Amino acid sequence: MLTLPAQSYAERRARLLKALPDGGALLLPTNTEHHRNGDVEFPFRPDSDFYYVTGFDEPGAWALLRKGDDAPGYTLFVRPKDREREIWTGIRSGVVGAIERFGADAAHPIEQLDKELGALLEGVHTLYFAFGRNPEAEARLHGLLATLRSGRKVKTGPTSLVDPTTLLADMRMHKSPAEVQLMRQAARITDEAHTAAIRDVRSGMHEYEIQALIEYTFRRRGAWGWAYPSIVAAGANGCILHHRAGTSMLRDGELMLVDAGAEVDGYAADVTRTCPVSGRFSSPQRDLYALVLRTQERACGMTAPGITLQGMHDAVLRDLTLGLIDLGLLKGGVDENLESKAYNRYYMHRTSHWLGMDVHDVGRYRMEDGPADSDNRRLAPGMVFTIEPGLYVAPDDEQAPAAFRGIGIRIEDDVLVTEDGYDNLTGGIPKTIEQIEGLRA
Ligand SMILES: [Mn+2]
Repeated sequence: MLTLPAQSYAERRARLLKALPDGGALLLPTNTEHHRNGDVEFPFRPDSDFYYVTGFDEPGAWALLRKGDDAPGYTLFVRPKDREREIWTGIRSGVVGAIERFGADAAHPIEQLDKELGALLEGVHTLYFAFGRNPEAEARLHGLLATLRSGRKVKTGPTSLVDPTTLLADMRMHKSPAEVQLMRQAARITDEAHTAAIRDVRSGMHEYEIQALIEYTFRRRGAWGWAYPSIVAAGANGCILHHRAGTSMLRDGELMLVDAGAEVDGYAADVTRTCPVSGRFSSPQRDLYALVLRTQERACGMTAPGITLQGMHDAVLRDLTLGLIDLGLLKGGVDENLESKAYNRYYMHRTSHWLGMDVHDVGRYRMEDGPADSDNRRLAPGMVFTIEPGLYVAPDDEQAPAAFRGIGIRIEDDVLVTEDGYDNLTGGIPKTIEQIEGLRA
């Protein structure tokens, strides 16, 4: 079933075809199934570009968009109907479904890819195909191109290969209203999961119990599941940026850092909240938390068309550095600390990344017309990105006052750029000290 109205995908294909030169074609493979162990496969998830263009969610398919008058514009190669296989692994759309339900002009069984694609590519001079992303598909295409050139045909097939990544990324970066609706739904489900975690955590529980609560909420509310493996970090585990939820015990007096987001119809949420296991922040936890929070809220407030992620990151570095000096974690003046990047000891990642079908979504950060080493792309309405400052004081950091050691805090929201500012899609998830403590009061 298509997630969005068929017209949405048709419009995307029309825009892509318009961007191709005459005699050009765009070829997109989706993912295949991957063996896990025994007779078990990893859960299948379609390739984001392929899914964006086709809405087709079965493994192993290929799509061809071809610009020219002499051939079908949109061809799908799919697993054919197979009663025996379908009893075991589920109903397939087949070539008829590919045309009737997914809007292809033509469709072929995937087994005929080499033969049919070869014929379709004969008159194509420029082929758009992503390099270095899907080695299996790339090897198959290279074999096919070699066969085309070795034949005694008048037409030799494509002579230029062009990477379509930027073309597709520039489309995917600017979310349509229908896409924003899906991202809002992912945000709502993620809100429910984080709120439940903050409310229900108790001393003596394990990280995996909170993980289960979060992922249960994602699925119960109809998400595909998580958009990325859930991070649930007890105490000092919060200082490990990508700590996977494990077997550590959550204890009174420590914080719990949860970085988890739902995936709804291929669109991700990406949210971090940090809360005290006991329901009450200790004094040093409160000091660091308040610093991260006011930094994060100020960064959110900067969001508007025309600003850059570099500008926002620089403001975050300044705010955090000032606060770290105040709290005695850094010595000296703000400018010298910024110059020496002393903040790196406690804040070692970027503030933002694009968000969409991929949790670290496609789209360039640096454009030619700006400083060489900065994320100088100007924000525009429809872009979605994260704002996620944090502070992490390693448990063995002997430079830091003892009271702060082992505290890891991150606060992350998903922000949509609008015509006149921004909409914080996840801003309703409890994050002020009053809201978090209030959930337990
Ligand atoms: Mn993130």
